[in-house]
This record gives sequence, C-alpha cells and structure tokens, in this order.
Amino acid sequence: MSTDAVADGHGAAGSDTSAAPPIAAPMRTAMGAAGTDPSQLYDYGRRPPRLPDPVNVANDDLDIALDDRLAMYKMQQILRQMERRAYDLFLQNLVKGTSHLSLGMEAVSAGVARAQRPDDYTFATYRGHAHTMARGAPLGPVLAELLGRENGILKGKGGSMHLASVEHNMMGSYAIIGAHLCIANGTAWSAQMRGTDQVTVAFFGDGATNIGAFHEALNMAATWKLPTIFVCENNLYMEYTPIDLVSAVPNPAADRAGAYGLQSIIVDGNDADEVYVAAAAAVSKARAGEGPSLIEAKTYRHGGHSRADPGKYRPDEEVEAWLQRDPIPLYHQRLLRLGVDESTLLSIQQDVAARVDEATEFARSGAEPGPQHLMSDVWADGGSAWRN
Ligand SMILES: Cc1ncc(C[n+]2csc(CCOP(=O)(O)OP(=O)(O)O)c2C)c(N)n1
Ligand SMILES: [Mg+2]
Repeated sequence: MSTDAVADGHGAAGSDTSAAPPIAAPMRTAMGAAGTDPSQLYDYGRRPPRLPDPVNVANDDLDIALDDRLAMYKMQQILRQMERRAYDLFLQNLVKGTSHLSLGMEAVSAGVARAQRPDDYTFATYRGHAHTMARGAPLGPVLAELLGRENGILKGKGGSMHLASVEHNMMGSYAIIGAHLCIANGTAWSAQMRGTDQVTVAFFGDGATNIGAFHEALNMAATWKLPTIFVCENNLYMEYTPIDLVSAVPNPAADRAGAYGLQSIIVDGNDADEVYVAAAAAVSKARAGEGPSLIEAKTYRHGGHSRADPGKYRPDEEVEAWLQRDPIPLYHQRLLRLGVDESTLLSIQQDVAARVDEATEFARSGAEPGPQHLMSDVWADGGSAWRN
C-alpha cells in the first residue's frame, strides 16, 4: 500500500487513532444520537472495518478454458506492473497532474475485457488505466500519455484521467461522476440502430450510484433494451467517504437494479473468473437483443483515492484484510491448483516485466509536445472548418 505519498490537501489527512474508541454505529445513526462528538463522526478510520467475504475456492470449478484463464492472469500482471510503474514515475515527478490507480482492482478489468469482442465498446471513469490497457491499448503510448509526451496515446493532451483509444473501441475515461453512463448508452443505441450485435460496457464507481445520471442511464437502457452492461466497481469508498455511510441500501448498485426491472448481480470483484462468467452472461444477453445488465463487483483499492492520498481514513484491519484478498496471488494459487506449473506463471510475470521496462523507455524517450500541436485534434474532424 502506498502510505508514503504526500497529503493532497483534500481533507484526507491521516489521524492518530490510538486514543479514541471505534464508532460502533454507521454515521447516519450516530449523527442523530444526542451527545455524539461531531468531530469524531468523520474520522472514518475509527469505525468498524468493512471486511471481505471469504475466498470462494469452488470457483476453481467454473467452466472456463485454461487459455482464457492464462490470458486473464497475464492481463492482471500487466495491469499490476504497469500501475506500479506509473506510481514510480509519479514519485519521480514525471507524471503530469494527479492520477488514480486501480491497484487491487485488476480482476474486474481483466475479467470483463476477456468477455468482450474487439468491436465492443468500453467507457471508464478517471480510474481508467486498467480498462484502457485491458482493451488492448499499447503499453508504451499509455505510459507516455501519463507523462504528457508527444508519443502518448493522445499525443500528451489527455493525460491519466482522459485515456482513450478509439482504435480499440475504448471510448474514453470521464471525470464527471456518472455522466459517461448516459454517453455509453449512445454507442449502445448506435449499435442497436445499425443492427450490429456490439455491446457497450460502462464502468463506474460506487460513488456514481447516488447520482441522477446513473438512474437516468439505467432507465433509458432498460426501457429501450439497449445492449449496455453497467459494471459498478464497488471499492467501498468514494474519494474519502465510505459509500455505506451515505447510501440507503447495502449494495449500492445491485440493490437498485430491481427499480429498472433488472436482475441483482453481485460478484467477487477480486476473482477474475467470477467476474468473467458474469460478464460473459451479460454480453450474451445484450448481443441477443435482450437488453442491459447491471453488475456490482465488490473490490478494494490498495492505495488511496488518487496518488496523493495516503488513504488513512480506512481502518488498518480493513486494509490488511483486503490486502490478503489481493486478486493476483489468489489467482496464481488457483492456477497452481488447476495444474499449471509455477515456472509457466513466473515466465509470464517476467515477460510482462520486460514489456513494462520497454514501455517505460518508450515513454521517457518521448518529446514534450510543442505549441504546434495546440490546435490539432481539438475537434473530431481535425479542425474548426465545420463551423463555417
Ligand atoms: C459530478 C461529480 N461530483 C463530484 C466529483 C468529485 N469526485 C471525484 S472522484 C469522486 C469519488 C467517486 O467515487 P467512486 O464513484 O466510488 O469511484 P472510485 O474513485 O472509488 O473509483 C468524487 C466525488 C466529480 N468528479 N463529479
Ligand atoms: Mg469507489
């Protein structure tokens, strides 16, 4: 966990939790209790930990081809090693602006992307590095983009929070919480009108579920039977706020599915196989013209919200328990149980490490974009001629 980063001034500063007893009740209850010291209500690190469910070893028996499993293992390695490298480069002050890592959440991106076809669409939030790479975007240009270099995937103009790769149908990373869910219905509707069977996957955080656009998008998709698959990455926090303290239901996405006539689907987001099976079912349903699905994947980020956040508002016991549920070592163990050699897995790890080194060299060698690029790629048609 990255607890050594600098505080970012967003009110997420760590606190000495040694003196005070834990808050026993959720904040909404405590707020109504007479005599409660309000200064302690927001010290979330003192509340009871939100612990993960036990690992489901029975998922070893899911009917998934070994090739698919090895591909998901490799993808999780790519995502993990690339995010770690991005963090190193950030500490060297080479990454421009902030960025939001998904260390610990790799099984969601790897599992869903494996169920998609190359011509399917993907939308992500600002926590979008993993989703962009899982759709096949090249590693060097992704890293170069974080560094704001000319050889970046968006020529250095997008940066970490706006990664996109239209060639891979990765339609962008969006920083306005929830807004992209309505936009994702756009590609889904387009596919429906064009009569293709392409599906659209829209990832979002637990924090989006209390925003109007989430409900608008679900209602529209359900009413028009759009091929949109909404995937909530519930990592239990929206920025520094535990989602359960501000939600009326315990499963902020899945418990709302019934309001739109959809099935409630909850998966272990730290198990790529479980994610893959749920995503594949949702993809088949959408391709068959039977409408959208809403999947809630329970997961956890190993670090803070952004790379400047030490994440100290989370109880230590909670962080420790989720680190024990790290999706990658657990998947490694599964593959060993299924008869894959340790040496095969090590060689995958080493190949990925070499690719990440190459990507780093590529990114570091890129030029800073000059002023000649200021007016290019501003409009989709490459200029402002359409106005006239
Ligand atoms: C409409 C809107 N409101 C508030 C914000 C500020 N904001 C940025 S990230 C964030 C938390 C979102 O949490 P979640 O959806 O759970 O995603 P996570 O960061 O956990 O992946 C908020 C509130 C925003 N970007 N957009
Ligand atoms: Mg969240």
